[in-house]
Amino acid sequence: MGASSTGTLHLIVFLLLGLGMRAQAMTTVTAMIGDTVTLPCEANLFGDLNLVSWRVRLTDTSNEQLLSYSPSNSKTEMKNIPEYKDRILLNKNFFLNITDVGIKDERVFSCFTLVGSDIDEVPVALKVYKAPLTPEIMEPAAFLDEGVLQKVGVCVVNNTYPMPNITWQHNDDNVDLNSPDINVTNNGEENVVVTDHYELINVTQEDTGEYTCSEQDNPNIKGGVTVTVHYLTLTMNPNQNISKMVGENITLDCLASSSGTVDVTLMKKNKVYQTPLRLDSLQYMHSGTYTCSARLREVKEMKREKAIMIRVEGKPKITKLTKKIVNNTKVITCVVEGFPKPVVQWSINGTAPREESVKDKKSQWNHKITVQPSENITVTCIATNAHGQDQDTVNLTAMRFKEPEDETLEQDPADPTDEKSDSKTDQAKVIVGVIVGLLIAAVIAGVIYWLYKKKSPTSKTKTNERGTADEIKKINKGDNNHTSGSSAV
Ligand SMILES: *[C@@H]1O[C@H](CO)[C@@H](O)[C@H](O)[C@H]1NC(C)=O
Ligand SMILES: *[C@@H]1O[C@H](CO)[C@@H](O)[C@H](O)[C@H]1NC(C)=O
Ligand SMILES: *[C@@H]1O[C@H](CO)[C@@H](O)[C@H](O)[C@H]1NC(C)=O
Ligand SMILES: *[C@@H]1O[C@H](CO)[C@@H](O)[C@H](O)[C@H]1NC(C)=O
Ligand SMILES: *[C@@H]1O[C@H](CO)[C@@H](O)[C@H](O)[C@H]1NC(C)=O
Ligand SMILES: *[C@@H]1O[C@H](CO)[C@@H](O)[C@H](O)[C@H]1NC(C)=O
Ligand SMILES: *[C@@H]1O[C@H](CO)[C@@H](O)[C@H](O)[C@H]1NC(C)=O
Ligand SMILES: *[C@@H]1O[C@H](CO)[C@@H](O)[C@H](O)[C@H]1NC(C)=O
Ligand SMILES: *[C@@H]1O[C@H](CO)[C@@H](O)[C@H](O)[C@H]1NC(C)=O
Ligand SMILES: *[C@@H]1O[C@H](CO)[C@@H](O)[C@H](O)[C@H]1NC(C)=O
Ligand SMILES: *[C@H]1O[C@H](CO)[C@@H](O)[C@H](O)[C@H]1NC(C)=O
Repeated sequence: MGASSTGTLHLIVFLLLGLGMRAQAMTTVTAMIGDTVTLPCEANLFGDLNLVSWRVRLTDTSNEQLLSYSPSNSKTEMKNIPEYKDRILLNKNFFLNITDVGIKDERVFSCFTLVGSDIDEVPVALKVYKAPLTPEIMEPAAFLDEGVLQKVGVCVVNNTYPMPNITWQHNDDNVDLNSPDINVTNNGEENVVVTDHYELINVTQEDTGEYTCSEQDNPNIKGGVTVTVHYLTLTMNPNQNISKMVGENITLDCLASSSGTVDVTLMKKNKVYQTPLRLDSLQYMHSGTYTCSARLREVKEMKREKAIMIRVEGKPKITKLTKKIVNNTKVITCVVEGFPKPVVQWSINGTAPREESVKDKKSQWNHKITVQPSENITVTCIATNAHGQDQDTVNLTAMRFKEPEDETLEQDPADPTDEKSDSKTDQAKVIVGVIVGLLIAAVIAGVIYWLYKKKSPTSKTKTNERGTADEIKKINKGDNNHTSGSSAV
């Protein structure tokens, strides 16, 4: 205050205050709990001073004298107030010292003087604070996401008295609370925890900076947190589901803008593609969901994802029309490409087709019928969708003729095991046939030999006579005629 620069001016202001607004403009002295405080005596002390005393307002109606001093004999008289026993003393200039200030000392004191025969009494209020008053920002935001409602942090002031008003500053400018939300926890008289949440709505990059919170009365003692507002926007080009015709070209791009360094990936299923992705001459296999994801390197929690679906459409195309002989029937398979899914019809003269359900592959639709033609016939597969039609034919011979080997005749790859086992059983049959044949031949030969021997005993004798080492060998071996016959085969 400029007023304090000269004593005269000070006095004038003091008098003006004293005359006009003494009651309202009571001097307030603040003290931290536990401190020693000095209360000034503002009553008239100039002139023939007879008495100075300090009083305390214990209730609205009762004032109690704490001490009195009489200059005539320089004697200080202490009153017996237990609360202030040994805690008060009269300082120089008749100021009052109170030691070990507590919350109960938050009272109005007054300095009473008697100058000549004039009495004067000026009150002074004591306010106490719990020290230290360092607010803390807890749960601080690591970053703020632009355009989103977020919490900057929670300002906690512990062990404080009285309950403070908390103010928030951003880069030293006061900020208004959008959802002021003060919780107070009172752990006993002198231990108050004040919690204040600060939430920002729709932050922009300009909201980056240091956030501090402090008590209104102690703006220099503050807790702080530095928060950066990050932004990350991702758009995909094209930015919505799209249908394209087979053979057309398309370029897919992921466009990210951010407050930092951003990593962008384009994926379909689990496959990663370069961006931009240029797809020339689209095929059905290019259909599917493509996903762009962007991630901010500085703030790993910050990521964006966009996905679009590409639908490749086209008129039906019959890629395969084949016949196959299975189990004495003819199976005709018609494989169609095209999107939307083509409707397939069969045209046959002769037999009524029996359509079999077949599992479709990715962009290929399979159709199958089974027939047993009694005459040579022509089968037509006709596939139709919104974009057009395709058809193809295959010739079937009557069951009683052999199908000519052509490119439409398929071997049966579906039952390769059957074929194998067939050839195996065939081999087995051959082997069994050979063995049976040999056995039969042996039996016949044996019977003929036996009959021959029975009908011509002479010849046997002759043989014996002819003598011979063969016969002797047989006898030695103990062989009889039958067995010798068999063994001769
Ligand atoms: C009174 O308190 C003040 C601090 O407020 C201190 O400087 C002074 O020494 C004290 N006086 C006495 C007599 O203790
Ligand atoms: C303040 O109080 C909170 C909750 O009671 C506690 O978590 C925190 O540690 C305290 N801070 C200090 C500095 O005492
Ligand atoms: C808190 O702020 C309100 C409104 O500004 C004010 O009336 C009140 O006195 C303040 N309390 C303290 C302890 O400063
Ligand atoms: C958020 O801020 C932007 C830019 O100032 C503004 O265009 C937009 O309307 C705001 N949104 C809300 C919900 O306030
Ligand atoms: C794109 O298609 C997918 C799958 O049909 C669907 O879930 C999604 O909502 C569509 N997106 C838009 C923007 O139409
Ligand atoms: C697709 O790209 C190829 C090669 O760049 C080009 O020759 C062709 O004309 C393009 N087709 C369409 C429909 O634009
Ligand atoms: C052939 O026909 C038999 C009897 O009808 C059946 O059990 C078998 O599964 C059929 N085989 C094939 C490949 O269709
Ligand atoms: C097939 O149709 C043609 C003409 O419609 C007919 O001449 C022929 O006899 C038919 N064949 C059979 C086996 O029905
Ligand atoms: C079917 O037979 C007809 C007449 O025998 C012939 O003209 C046609 O080319 C044959 N079609 C196919 C696909 O073999
Ligand atoms: C049916 O087709 C078979 C084999 O292609 C052929 O040998 C036969 O002559 C044909 N029969 C008729 C009636 O066309
Ligand atoms: C403050 O009050 C809210 C409910 O209003 C409660 O959820 C929160 O736990 C309280 N905080 C403290 C520190 O007591």
